[in-house]
Amino acid sequence: MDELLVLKDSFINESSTVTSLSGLQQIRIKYLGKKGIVTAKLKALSSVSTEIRPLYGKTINEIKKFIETELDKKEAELKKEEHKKRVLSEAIDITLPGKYTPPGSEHPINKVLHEITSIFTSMGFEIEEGPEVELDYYNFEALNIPKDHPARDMQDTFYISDDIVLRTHTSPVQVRVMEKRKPPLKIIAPGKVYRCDADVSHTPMFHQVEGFMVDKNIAFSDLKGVLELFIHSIFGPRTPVRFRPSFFPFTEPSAEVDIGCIFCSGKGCRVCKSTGWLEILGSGMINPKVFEFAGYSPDEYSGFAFGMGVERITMLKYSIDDIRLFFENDLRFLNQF
Ligand code: 2NM
Repeated sequence: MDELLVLKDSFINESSTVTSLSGLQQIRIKYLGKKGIVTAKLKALSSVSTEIRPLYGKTINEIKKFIETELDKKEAELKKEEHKKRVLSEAIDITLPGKYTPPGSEHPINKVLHEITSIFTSMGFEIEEGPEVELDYYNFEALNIPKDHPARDMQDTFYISDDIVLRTHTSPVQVRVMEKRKPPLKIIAPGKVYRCDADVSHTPMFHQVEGFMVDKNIAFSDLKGVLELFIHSIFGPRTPVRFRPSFFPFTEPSAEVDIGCIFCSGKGCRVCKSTGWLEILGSGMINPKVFEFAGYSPDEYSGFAFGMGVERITMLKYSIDDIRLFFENDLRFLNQF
């Protein structure tokens, strides 16, 4: 009988220190398994003397019941604890603030580029694009730019090979369009262009919008009307406009277009170099030689063309004095637009 009490005590000791379900299973096997301690005692009941057998039997059965109940209780406890641990480790705090992603905004160059193109599309111009890596033929030859012209110099143009360049203007797009289509044409060609140059007002890559209109009987007055309307749309309807004689190989006659200085209202300042005027685009009547390269008869068709730098117009519109700010990706600058 003492043996049975020792057995019960040792079970209580072992089960009180167990911390895992697998450990608990070990104890269950040790006491209640087929070869377990309690099972052995029950099997040996017949060899116990008849006097104490009833009490011995009753006690061992009570101990077995006790062990079973304790093991089940302990198992339920351990399962509950394990579940609690898992829930805690998997928990997410839905009250934490989210990660903030600041909203982006359109780059000032793209903003002004879209403003320019939408003014022209509202006048019925179509948008055409072309390659940035261009044949010397389309970039220079077909535009009547002679072999000894300074623009063709290695110092000004990025050469890929003898006859392939990074386009220095988007005019080659217009030549490609003329080769493919017949007038009437009203086209603008926006895009990136490349020139070997770098200072406060020049970057090796910048953006241009060029445009042209070709049909029978297009006159210089059409050029003036379209460009005046454009300038009044982008700089305001009371902006003074001036056409000043100039020269381009691909136009004849040619004119530079100036606006009254928006900083000093024409009085003369540092920005307009005391002239009261700011140059904003180049233009002219398309040179008959360019029509011949494109396969048009200069006797049948005439047209005007123009070109402008988007960075320059953006700098004037927003009073920015250094072109490099556009390409430094400083959010303090970009967030202002
Ligand atoms: C300018 C100034 C004057 C121009 C000419 C042509 C073409 F292909 F039709 F001949 N496209 N763009 C042109 C004319 C460009 O940029 C300052």
